Amino acid sequence: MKDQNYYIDLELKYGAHNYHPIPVVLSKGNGIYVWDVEGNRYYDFLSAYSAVNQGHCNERILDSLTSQANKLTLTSRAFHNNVLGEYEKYITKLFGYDKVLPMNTGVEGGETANKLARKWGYLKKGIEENKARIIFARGNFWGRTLAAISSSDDPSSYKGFGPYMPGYDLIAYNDLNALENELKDPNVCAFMVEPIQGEAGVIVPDPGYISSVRKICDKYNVLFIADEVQTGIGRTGKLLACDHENVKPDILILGKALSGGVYPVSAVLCNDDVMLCIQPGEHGSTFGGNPLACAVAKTALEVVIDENLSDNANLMGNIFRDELNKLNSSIIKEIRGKGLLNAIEIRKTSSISAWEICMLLKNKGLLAKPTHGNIIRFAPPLIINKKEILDCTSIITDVFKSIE
Ligand code: IF1
Repeated sequence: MKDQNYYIDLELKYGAHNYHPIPVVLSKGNGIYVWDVEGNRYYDFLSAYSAVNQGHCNERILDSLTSQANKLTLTSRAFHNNVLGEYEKYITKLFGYDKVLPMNTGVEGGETANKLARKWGYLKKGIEENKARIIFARGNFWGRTLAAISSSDDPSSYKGFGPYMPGYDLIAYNDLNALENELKDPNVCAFMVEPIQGEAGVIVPDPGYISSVRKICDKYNVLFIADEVQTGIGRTGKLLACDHENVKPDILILGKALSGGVYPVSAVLCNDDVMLCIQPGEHGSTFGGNPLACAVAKTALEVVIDENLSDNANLMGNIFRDELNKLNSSIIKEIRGKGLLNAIEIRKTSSISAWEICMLLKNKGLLAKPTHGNIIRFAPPLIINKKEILDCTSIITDVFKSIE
């Protein structure tokens, strides 16, 4: 049996150095657990950045994957297939939109949403060609393409990759005055925002922010694009984070857990007045809407619905935060989140780093990873039960007690 350094060294020698992973080599996953090559079991509190909400290697999703894989995997959209239409009907009815444009990764979903918004701006809002503007919130993260990093205010995302996409501007997150000031410009076609900012460190806006975004976008005839790639599919305790305020975005972007982590699947949903601004030949992708992706995604959604994973995320998330709020650790600045998307912010003055805390958690059988240096995100699969979540909060409590 090869030890973990064998695998780490291979990645170091033959792979790009675009990540700095926690030093653990995983070889197996099931439900809320992952195992490393030495047989150690861990609670997975990252869930592949919220892509395995249904749990690792979910049986129903894998059955759909293998069953479809043995029939037809990819036709390209040059031809029809017998899976796409039924998936499109299912997902559009589930989320309440006229149509879906199927893509593969979350960032492709964002790019698609931006193209739809610009096209709508020119065809329906009457914006002068090449003058359309899209507004984003500082702290946003929607991927690594040149367009996505052009809207970023995080130097580690954009520095050294210029020149940048024109027509993108930033305002403060959770700031309605700033939003209204920008949307007064008739050249603005859309405001794209995460209902809770994931990468920024689980930044939860004030209650009512999203419903006010909806009102202001309506007032100025601007499309509200909700990036629910990370917050969607039950993660925050509702099927969509926008559902907490009963708000319906004009364009909804889904990804990650849309496939339960077994295949790259993303989707952009909107109504005909926006979606039909793109005509045949104006957008697409080789794998977008392939039969395998559609079969997997339909089952991944059915699992979330059938197993009431959104409600479970709400209940388990409340227990998680209640237990952690009993911690009176001097190094904790804030504990925040919604449903099972939570984070602990460590004081920057702390003598111990978030990374070191994650290493201590790893040694006690819980995997988590810091973001932005001093914030530890906790996002287990939504299938976690009360006994398991309490076991995890006691692991976290023990670690913080050990470093006091
Ligand atoms: C990495 C972060 C999380 C996303 C939201 C779109 C996308 C993402 C809200 C793009 C992707 C991933 C990307 C991955 C790590 C992870 C991440 F730390 F990078 F920011 F989750 F917070 N919208 N997030 O969070 O989806 O194209 O990746 O499928 O790049 O390291 P993608």
